[in-house]
Amino acid sequence: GKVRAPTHIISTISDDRGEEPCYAGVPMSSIVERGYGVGDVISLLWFKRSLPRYCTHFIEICIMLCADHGPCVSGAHNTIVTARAGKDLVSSLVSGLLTIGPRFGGAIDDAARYFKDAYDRGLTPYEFVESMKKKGIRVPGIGHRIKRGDNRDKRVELLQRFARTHFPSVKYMEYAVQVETYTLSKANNLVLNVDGAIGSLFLDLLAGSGMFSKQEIDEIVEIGYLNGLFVLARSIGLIG
Ligand code: Q5B
Repeated sequence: GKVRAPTHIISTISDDRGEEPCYAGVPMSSIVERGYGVGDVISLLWFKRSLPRYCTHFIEICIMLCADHGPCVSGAHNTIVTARAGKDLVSSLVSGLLTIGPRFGGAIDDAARYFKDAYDRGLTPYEFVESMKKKGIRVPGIGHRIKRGDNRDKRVELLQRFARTHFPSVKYMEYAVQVETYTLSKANNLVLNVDGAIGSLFLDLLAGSGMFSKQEIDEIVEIGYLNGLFVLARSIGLIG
């Protein structure tokens, strides 16, 4: 019982060698005693630090708002078909998760990458959108099958309202809104979608919280794990 085989794998996020497991150095008992929530656990395990409450609250809102979006989207469709074919929970879940990608739910990282690059380079929305068109790339975070300029996505509005109230700066999100204003002038379905809202607002969280160095922000955006927010959230609905 007291002898552990040497490991070839080292985790920098959690540690089970002591009396109780720790997440980024914080013992489980502290997590419970301090009344931490899922947003705090995500900030410890994904970002290896305790983020301010408004950040963890924002993460929790993202999870809640993306938990489900009806039976017609790719992920739910596949999960339902798989479950009705008699498969088990994990098979049904992963068949839905595997549809998450650039056109469905998995555009958060690319939205963050492209909005950051365009904003930091000082491109006007016109220059940004037209340069994407020339490259033949759809603007990630823009466009929706159902939502329109006159029928906005409630989730986007809720995220924007929260951030405008609690974030020290929403410069990336406001840039995304300017991009949306331009794309809407081209077609009524080219709204800022939930992926684009989360991607741009996560840039504001990273840049405005004072908890990340410039190098860390670049690394987070480059590595790309913001799509994990959608994967985690939608798993809730798919399991249901
Ligand atoms: N066009 C989202 O396409 C969708 C354009 C564009 C420039 C764009 C499309 C898209 C970028 C990726 C993105 C996340 C596939 C979406 C989500 C979560 C969800 C899902 C849910 C949930 C919709 C018609 C014409 C074409 C296109 C042009 C379209 N998008 N041009 N930039 N971004 N967006 N994904 O309506 O001249 O006719 O060839 O790829 O952000 O996934 O609720 O469903 O919670 O589950 O099928 O909300 O916008 O339109 O593909 O027929 O295009 O618009 O080039 O022009 P649609 P298409 P043309 S959020």
